[in-house]
Amino acid sequence: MSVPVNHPRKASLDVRHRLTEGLGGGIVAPAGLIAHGRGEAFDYLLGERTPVEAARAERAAAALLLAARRPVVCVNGNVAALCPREVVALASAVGAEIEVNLFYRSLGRERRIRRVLMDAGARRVWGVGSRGRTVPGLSSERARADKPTVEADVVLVMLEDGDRTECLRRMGKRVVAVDLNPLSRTARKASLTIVDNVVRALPRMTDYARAMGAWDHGRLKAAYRGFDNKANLRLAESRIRGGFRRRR
Ligand code: PTJ
Repeated sequence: MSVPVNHPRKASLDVRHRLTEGLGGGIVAPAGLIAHGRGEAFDYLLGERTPVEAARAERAAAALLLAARRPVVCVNGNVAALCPREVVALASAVGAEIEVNLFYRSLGRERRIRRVLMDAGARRVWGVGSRGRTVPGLSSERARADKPTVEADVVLVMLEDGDRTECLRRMGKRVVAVDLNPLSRTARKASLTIVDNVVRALPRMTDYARAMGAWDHGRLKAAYRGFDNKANLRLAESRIRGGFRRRR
């Protein structure tokens, strides 16, 4: 179904349709729609725009990913349905591997998500049918890990639950999280949290990464070292609280 161009909620409805189509195509898990609804509520209170503190986090994250020795971008069903081309563009801009990581795992879903990413231009997609390697401390299917995640120094996670972020941190990795809920465990446990909609965050990070592409390590480090994640999360939370007042 196409939404009329003059519909006041067109952008939001188009995003919803990408998810419902993803559900029909076996990309998105049924619970992915619920997760999206929660994200939408936070986004509504943010004004459905990237606030300045999110832009700051996106810039620092781009620098951190560029400075990483072995960065990896992890992709679940929602992200594959919402922004496959943007995943590929970011991974290419920062030199990261792409790995499928699912909570509601099935080999069929992993393969379909790989196909979506390859169709979007990915050269290689990891994490399909991976066996043996795991993230220690996790009992869900998310524990499965392929070579890029095991070896990564910086891991980008989007729309995930907090357990894996915690375990990845315990492995000594830096975790960049995209999560519209600044109170979530993922948001609080990540090294660097972007409180923004993934559909806006990824293109912005790619733009920053392209602009910083020729920077040396020292300059990149300076761009992420001063970033205070806790302070930034407090700003995001207070903006969302303020959203109630602005919407009344
Ligand atoms: O594809 P699978 O099998 O790996 O399953 C994926 C889901 C999304 C079902 C699974 O990871 C899940 O249940 O996630 P949670 O625990 O509901 O967490 C999702 C988080 O992402 C919540 O804090 C939401 O607010 C947030 N979120 C939802 N949509 C967006 C978002 N953050 C950024 N951009 C969004 N579009």
